[in-house]
Amino acid sequence: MHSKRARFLVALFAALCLLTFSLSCGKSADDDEDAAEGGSDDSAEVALTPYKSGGQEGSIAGTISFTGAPPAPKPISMEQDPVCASSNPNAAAEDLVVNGDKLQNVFIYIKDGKAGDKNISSIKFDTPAQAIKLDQHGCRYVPHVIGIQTNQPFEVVNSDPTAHNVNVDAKLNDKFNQGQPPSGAPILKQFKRAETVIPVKCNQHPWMRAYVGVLSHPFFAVTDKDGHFEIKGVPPGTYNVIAWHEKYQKGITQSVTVGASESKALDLSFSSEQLAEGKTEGGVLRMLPALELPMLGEHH
Ligand SMILES: [Cu+2]
Repeated sequence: MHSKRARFLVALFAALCLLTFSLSCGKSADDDEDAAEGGSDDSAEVALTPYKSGGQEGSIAGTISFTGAPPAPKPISMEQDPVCASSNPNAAAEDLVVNGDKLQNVFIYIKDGKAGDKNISSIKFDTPAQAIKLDQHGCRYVPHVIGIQTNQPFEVVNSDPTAHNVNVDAKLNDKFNQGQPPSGAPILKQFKRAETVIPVKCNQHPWMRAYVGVLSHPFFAVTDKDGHFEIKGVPPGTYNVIAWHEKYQKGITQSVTVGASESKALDLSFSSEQLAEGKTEGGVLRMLPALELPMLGEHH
């Protein structure tokens, strides 16, 4: 009798231990996760060296062209929302904007490389305090493509007299999906990890698309209506530069060496043939890993 009770107490004690153990296991797993959310390249982040300007930064600038005949702009019907239809009666898709032979909305950025003897990924660059703003105006996103640094404020506003639903479909960052009524408060977010490129959709208006490229450094740009871009303040070094456009499964990768105080010219072109070969469309949003081009020989 006495020993039965003792055995029961031992079993109870063991059960309590097990419970405590599993609770603490659960907790420590959460802690690990929280730690992992602290930023990209977690282990490397500790070792990041703050950038020190040597006063010899250069720039990479040029023009992105479109070769061949561009397809006619696709009209968009916004009739499902009368507010949109009346504000934007002759809307056309923005997935391929060619002016003359120049391609707009190309996101062009330094993927990796070395600034002097340091990997650019090992350097910590200042995070701008100024927010990058994405507006919903005329039932489209303005701008259509934006670049932002990790931890820089990202502000989504609605200037339309209709409701939108901002669906940021991030893979490496926290995704969010949030309604925003007319004159609603701005949505303020940050992206903790570098991620190229995050698609943004509106659940209310299926034609609305934007793309956000997040990088841990400030060396990126988006081509304007003349296909022009400029990446400023680039430390002298040799880099892989990627030009990304939403209609192409693969971006263009180009090795670029920027000398001391050099203004490096970089002109690239996307072709209508690649469009015709069916390398685009459909799952283009899911094809982003293709940005890891084989020629780079590495992954994130
Ligand atoms: Cu919308």
